[in-house]
Amino acid sequence: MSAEADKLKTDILAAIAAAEDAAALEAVRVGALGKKGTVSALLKTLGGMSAEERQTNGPLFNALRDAVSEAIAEKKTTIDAAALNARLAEETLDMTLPVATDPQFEGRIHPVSQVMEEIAAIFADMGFDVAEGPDIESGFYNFTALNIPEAHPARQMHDTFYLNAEEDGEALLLRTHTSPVQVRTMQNGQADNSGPPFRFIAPGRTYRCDSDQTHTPMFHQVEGLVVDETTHMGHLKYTLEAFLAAFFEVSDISIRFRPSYFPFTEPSMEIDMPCRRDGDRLIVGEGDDWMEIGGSGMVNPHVLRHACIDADKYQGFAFGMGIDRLAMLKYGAPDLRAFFEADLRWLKHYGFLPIDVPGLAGGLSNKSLAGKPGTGQ
Ligand code: 2NL
Repeated sequence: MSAEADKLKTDILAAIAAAEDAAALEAVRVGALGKKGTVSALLKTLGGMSAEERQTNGPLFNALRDAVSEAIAEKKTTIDAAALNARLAEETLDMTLPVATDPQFEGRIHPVSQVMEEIAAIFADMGFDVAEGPDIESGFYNFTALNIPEAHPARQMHDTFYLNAEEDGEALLLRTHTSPVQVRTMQNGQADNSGPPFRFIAPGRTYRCDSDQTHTPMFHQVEGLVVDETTHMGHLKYTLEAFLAAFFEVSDISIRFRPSYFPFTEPSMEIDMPCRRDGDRLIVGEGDDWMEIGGSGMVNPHVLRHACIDADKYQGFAFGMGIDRLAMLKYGAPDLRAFFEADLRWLKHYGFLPIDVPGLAGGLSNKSLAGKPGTGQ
């Protein structure tokens, strides 16, 4: 072999051995076998040689080209295998890790939302609609229409959150009860001829400037209203007993009415439900004790007139209950304030799975799921 070809071979093989990655190896290949490469240049010199010289050098140069090609291919295999191994090492999967849970089973429905759905399901079964209205109200709908005139002491008793006064001097407020929804719904019904008669509930957020162990500035209330020509207190008592028995999932409940006062009802009665204590446990629906669960009464005719209803032709009953307290009683959550702390651990414990949709057919609260995580039981 010519000395030149020998030296070229030694240099190129050394460069191949030194190449650390595919790019460096490719550079060596182009430098040797590319169009302007050293080996290609050497092969081109064959053209200018005599036939004899060509006969000895041709096989030598071709052998050099083949040796270089082979060495590059071999090195390429080594580099590719190393690169693959490095990638495999980097992308290892720990097969012992637990499978990620389905997001469907991660989130929880807040007990207040669940109880609102339960209440709506029970009353819907009795033919009640669900009415909604604004959280921000006027003094007229929150107070005046409910027979709480300006300067009435009850207007102060409500611990109202007021917004800054409008230009006309009237300050809007955060509703202190859901009663304004009922006034609005009655007015709308009168306007579009869909009622009276009326039969609906108004669940929702209510606000009072009050905060201690048993009061939060925002809380939830459900009120119910029935207005017809002969609606009477017997209907009220039956409706409340049917609701409470369905809600607490007992066969029947006898409630007790205690005389009370609300400006918007006459007469007005506190609603007491039987209960008993079993050690630390409070059992509702049975027993010799009584516990207050809400207020009620016959709609004051002044309220009907404010809602544009003919109070000589129509009469009605109304009631109100605290949803947060209903939720605490039914699902055993001891601390009201935890309801609004947005603590995910609390929600995991007391919350409900989205698939636990309350319905009367399958047993209201899915008692078959008792003890399963996320059922709040
Ligand atoms: C309670 C007491 C009550 C009402 C709410 C009402 C609404 C209209 C007319 C008459 Cl539009 N009454 N609502 C009546 C009696 C009691 O709530 O203790 N709530 C938590």
